[in-house]
Amino acid sequence: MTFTQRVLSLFVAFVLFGTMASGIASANSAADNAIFEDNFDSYPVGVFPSSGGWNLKYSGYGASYQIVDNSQSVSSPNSLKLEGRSGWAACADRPLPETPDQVIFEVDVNVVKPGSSTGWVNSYVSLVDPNVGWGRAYGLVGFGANMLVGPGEVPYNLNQWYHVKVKIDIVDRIYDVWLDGELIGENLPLPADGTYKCVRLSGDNCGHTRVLFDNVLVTEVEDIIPVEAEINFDPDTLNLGSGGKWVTVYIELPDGYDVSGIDASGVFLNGVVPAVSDPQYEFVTNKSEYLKDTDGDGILERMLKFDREEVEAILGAGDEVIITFEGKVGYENEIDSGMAVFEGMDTITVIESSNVRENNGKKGNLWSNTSISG
Ligand SMILES: [Ca+2]
Ligand SMILES: [Ca+2]
Ligand SMILES: [Ca+2]
Ligand SMILES: [Ca+2]
Repeated sequence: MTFTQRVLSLFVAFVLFGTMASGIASANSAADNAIFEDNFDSYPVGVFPSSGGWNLKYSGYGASYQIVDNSQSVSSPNSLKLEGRSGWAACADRPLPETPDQVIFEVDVNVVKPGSSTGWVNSYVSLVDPNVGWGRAYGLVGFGANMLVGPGEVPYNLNQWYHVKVKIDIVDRIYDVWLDGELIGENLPLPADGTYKCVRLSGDNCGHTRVLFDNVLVTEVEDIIPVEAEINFDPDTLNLGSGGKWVTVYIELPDGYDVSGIDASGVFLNGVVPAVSDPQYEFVTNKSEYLKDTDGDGILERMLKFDREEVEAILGAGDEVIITFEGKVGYENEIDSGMAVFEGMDTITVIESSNVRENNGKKGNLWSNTSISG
């Protein structure tokens, strides 16, 4: 592919990605994606948080026990207290305004008083469809009567806060679970059909249980669509073993992104070789060296260099060898700022330069035969 062809073929990608740029930008910040959050701190103590949209689906030990409480909390001053009784759970359901296919559900849980050790669980948290049976669970995490958290069978203590995080994927119908940041269950099966409608917190029914909950957070997981970069790898033909310290790459980004925001240390060739970011080199620190418009289209490119030996070590000979690049670029626009992911590729010819090696060999022999030291 000639240079001009390459530029033309990428022009289409430019137009597409240019119009999407602001959308991509805002998708990179997780905090923007909250569907629902509640820290129970804005309610009066001693009442059920109906005013926040919570529904006392099952009343457990009695409705008057299911209340906002200020005896212990993660975010101060309040948490939600639920008390179950034998055979009858206290379940607080909160319908969600949106139910995307991929969500992360988080909540802090503290089992204060256990029920009978022979029962099922002291507490569970889950996304549920409350209209199927007692509630069909999507991504359930239980604090067992046997004092193990399931999934994973991880021991837990009474009177201790645990941060539960569940990632639910309705498309692949699996979920993953973290307890205090540690992955304790992966690719666990969801029900084969249907989807969740609400968050459920349960002080469960294995006896008289008392459980505190705080900091409920449900966030949408959005696929981060990378920004498409235009890449020019130099040289177009790479002679393996022909020497030289670097290979050079020029990266151009679509409208809305400034290549001077690219962090060199986070750019990788074929996912493994990092760009040179050592500040001892002028081409790393000096803008006039690393910002150029080599194709003369008025858009600056970020020049990066990669260690030639490392690059050659992962490339095989071929006429059309694809080399990929990925990295991150800081951006700032009227709507948002943050880091966007970019990716791009170039195609080069790689030749196994056996001739060069033979010549080197002869050269070596020549030197040793000549024996300079005499
Ligand atoms: Ca709180
Ligand atoms: Ca090239
Ligand atoms: Ca260009
Ligand atoms: Ca340019």
